[in-house]
Amino acid sequence: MQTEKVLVIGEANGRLAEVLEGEGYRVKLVKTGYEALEEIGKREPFGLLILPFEERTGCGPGLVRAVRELRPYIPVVFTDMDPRVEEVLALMKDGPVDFLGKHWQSILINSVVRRSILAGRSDLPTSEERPSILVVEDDESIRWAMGTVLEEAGFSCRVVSCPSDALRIIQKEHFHIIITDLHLPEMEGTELVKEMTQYLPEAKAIIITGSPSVESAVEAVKHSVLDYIVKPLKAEEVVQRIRSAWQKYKQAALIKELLQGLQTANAELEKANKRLSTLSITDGLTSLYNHRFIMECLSSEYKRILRYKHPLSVLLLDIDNFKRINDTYGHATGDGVLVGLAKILREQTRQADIVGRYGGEEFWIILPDTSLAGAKELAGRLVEEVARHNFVVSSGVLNTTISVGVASTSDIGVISPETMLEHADKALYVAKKRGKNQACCWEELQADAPIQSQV
Ligand code: GH3
Ligand code: MG
Ligand code: MG
Ligand code: MG
Repeated sequence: MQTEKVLVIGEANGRLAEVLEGEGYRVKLVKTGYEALEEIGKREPFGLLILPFEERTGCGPGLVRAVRELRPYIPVVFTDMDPRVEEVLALMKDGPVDFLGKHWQSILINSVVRRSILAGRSDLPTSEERPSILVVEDDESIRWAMGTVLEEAGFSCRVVSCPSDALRIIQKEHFHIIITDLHLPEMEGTELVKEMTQYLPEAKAIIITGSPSVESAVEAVKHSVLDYIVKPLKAEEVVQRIRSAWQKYKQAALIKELLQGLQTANAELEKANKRLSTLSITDGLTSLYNHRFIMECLSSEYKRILRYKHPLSVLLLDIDNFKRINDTYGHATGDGVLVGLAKILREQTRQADIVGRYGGEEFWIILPDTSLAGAKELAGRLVEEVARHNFVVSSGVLNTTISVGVASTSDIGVISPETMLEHADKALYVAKKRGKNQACCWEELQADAPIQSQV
């Protein structure tokens, strides 16, 4: 459950407000910029402001500047894109700015809103947040002075005199900032930083030294040391450098968190896209492939077999007297029979066969690398299997039959996927004419002129 309060401005954003409420945000929807300013002035702070870019409606950058007078750094999300880049950049200097555009899928809304709230929150000064610092210094007087200065400045700090103590302590405690003297008894400070960052990869390191040199500075940079302070140390300077290191630490942590958030959102988006693409190729009732997808498969399979000279066949199936089932038992029972038949078709075919719903109570099966003889055999088997099957429906068990038209690329006159389908359709028609509950091949009809002439 989200607890953030979000202020949404503009009538056109009503639906967005509803989506956010659905996601658990506490949303206040106001119509005008004036109302927004009134809301902002109230006691409980908003974590995010969502508004259109349009100045006309009293919103846009002008309103954001006015709101930020009252609530500095509040993150802002515009619900439309605007090309006025300079203005957007100027707003970004005073706080996070993001855009939703017209992409109002809840997953994107969530990602943008979460990111913005996070960005706003992390930069607000929070008194209880303080860095923990490890100081490594072999000079006792400096050690003592550092400890005192840092404690007084409100940082939490541990002070040790040698690298081995430092390496031992970081196994047990976490530190945000490491301050180490350059010359130490067991190893150089830069070496120590290298060792320590293996355990504390995010920690920011500062080197202090009484004898600065270009070589030692280069060495420090090589070991990802963030800063370099020269002795004699001045209290304000040390505190200032630590503050800036802390700021950098928080920025890096925020970026990491944002990236992780984005990765999660991307993964979810990918999953949603996969679901969508599955939906777009399957039939809702039977979960078989839909007409459009099967047609695409037929075309591409047809192209493939032309190239490789393999056979390709197609079956067109139609439930016999299906209308009667609907009329007798109701539409829901009819649906149950369609689902049951789909299951039989899937079970009786090979992995490579492509089974789809043509529409209504008609189905089709593309049979790659299958000759007419193979297709005929499968058609016969399906007819028998369906006739034998007891379809379990709410009112008990019912039986039905199917008729099947068979066509293949080896048929005379097949010059395209469409002609092959026409052949299957004609053969199906003849199977019906011949009394249903049977299969018929277009090829057979060629030798059977009288029947063909009826078609
Ligand atoms: P024939 O043996 O000649 O094929 O007769 P039939 O009754 O099966 O064929 P007809 O074309 O007369 O009727 C098909 C019926 O299928 C009519 C239509 O309402 C029904 N139908 C189409 N789609 C669905 C569906 O998704 N669910 C259900 N329950 N019925 C459907
Ligand atoms: Mg020293
Ligand atoms: Mg039909
Ligand atoms: Mg039918």
